[in-house]
Amino acid sequence: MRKLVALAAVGALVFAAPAAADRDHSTNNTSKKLRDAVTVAGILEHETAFQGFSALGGNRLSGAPGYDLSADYVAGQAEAAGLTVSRQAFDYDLDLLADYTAPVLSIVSGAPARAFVPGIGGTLFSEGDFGSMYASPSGDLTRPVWAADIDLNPATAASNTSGCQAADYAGMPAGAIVLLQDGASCSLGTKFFGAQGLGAGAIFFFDAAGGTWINVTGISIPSVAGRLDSASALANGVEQGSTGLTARMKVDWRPGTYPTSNVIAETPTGDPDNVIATRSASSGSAPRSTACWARRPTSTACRSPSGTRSGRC
Ligand SMILES: [Ca+2]
Repeated sequence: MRKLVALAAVGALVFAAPAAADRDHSTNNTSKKLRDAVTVAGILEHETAFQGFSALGGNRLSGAPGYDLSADYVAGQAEAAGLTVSRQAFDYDLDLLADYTAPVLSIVSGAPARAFVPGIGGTLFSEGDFGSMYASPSGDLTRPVWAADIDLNPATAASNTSGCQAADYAGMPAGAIVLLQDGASCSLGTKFFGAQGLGAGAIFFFDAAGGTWINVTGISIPSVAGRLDSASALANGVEQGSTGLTARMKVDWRPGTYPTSNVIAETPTGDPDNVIATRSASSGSAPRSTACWARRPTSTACRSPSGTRSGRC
């Protein structure tokens, strides 16, 4: 019975780049051997493939199309390397980071076009310019951008009263995208329900740290959280009133339970009492980790996407 298990839990195995012949049957059973066997070119080759799968929907979240393509890729690579591949189906609860496709925020008129870089969890978990707020309603709209009494001066920003008074929205076009700033002068509920109640179509929320990302329960318009410099770009030099810009905002937040699967690859031979298991995960908007299998006492051969057989992986 095979006991030598290589567990590729959802993701990004590192496979072979073309390698020297003497590595073809190496036994990568130590950390150093494994590190020596992994090449930058090999990593990039597979990361490029995974990035291509991400392009379908902006991410490779479990349950989303980019994930399924990634898992199929991993399975195909493992089979090509001579491993016995099976799939372990299970349901995945997509809740905390439920961007089914990547959020969109872009300036479409009034200033040079700019597409802001989407991040994860507002900007809390990534280097993006903005990201969906947790539990944001979905929506896709292109509207004028309105600054609700924001303060972009770091020296005084903490005492802002953005969204605390109805006057902050006086003259706002119906359905506008509102720039709303975090601050202690009034509650988040006052800010968010105030914006919605006075006709906002969407909210761009920001603070100095750029990490605020939990939506206010009960809000029915889309919201994203972003960095201070993103807010500055959208403000176009205006802290109160019409910014003169039109922007597009899209949030595709779809929490729920989705069918997905692990990829399990086993060597056909090996010592059942001497098992090495490795794993890798695939989620979010970019490859997060890599792993490689190894076995004892004999070698594992891998195959690159181009079909070149190699002991490197
Ligand atoms: Ca105010």
